[in-house]
Amino acid sequence: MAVAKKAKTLESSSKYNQLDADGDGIITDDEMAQAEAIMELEFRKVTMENEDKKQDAQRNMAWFALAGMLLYPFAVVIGVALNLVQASEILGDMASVYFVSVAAIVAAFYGSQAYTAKAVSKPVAKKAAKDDDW
Ligand SMILES: [Ca+2]
Repeated sequence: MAVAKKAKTLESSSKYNQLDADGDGIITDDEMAQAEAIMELEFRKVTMENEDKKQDAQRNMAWFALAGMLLYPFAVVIGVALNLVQASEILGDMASVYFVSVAAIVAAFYGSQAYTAKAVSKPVAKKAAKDDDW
């Protein structure tokens, strides 16, 4: 017994009703593709914004670390000027560990920048060539 092919309908409260862009009651494959493309675009936008925020945060962290490194000697000078002998001594003892740690943070930042720049540039070049096809 052959089952007759019946057009599919959505329940009236379906969240997919909004996909019917021209309101004719039929969700065409084109309308589906269009909705998919819009979602893809929004996803890409959000991803880019998140990436942007992440890069800003990392950049600020690197600047903060660098500023701390540059101001560290002044902290020692201020300690001496204020007669805080013990504070100056402690700062001096900490210096070797501190400078190596901060240098590691800054180096990691620039290293990751260089690495991602290299990793990103290749797929973009490929994608640009692909986009030219149509
Ligand atoms: Ca339609």
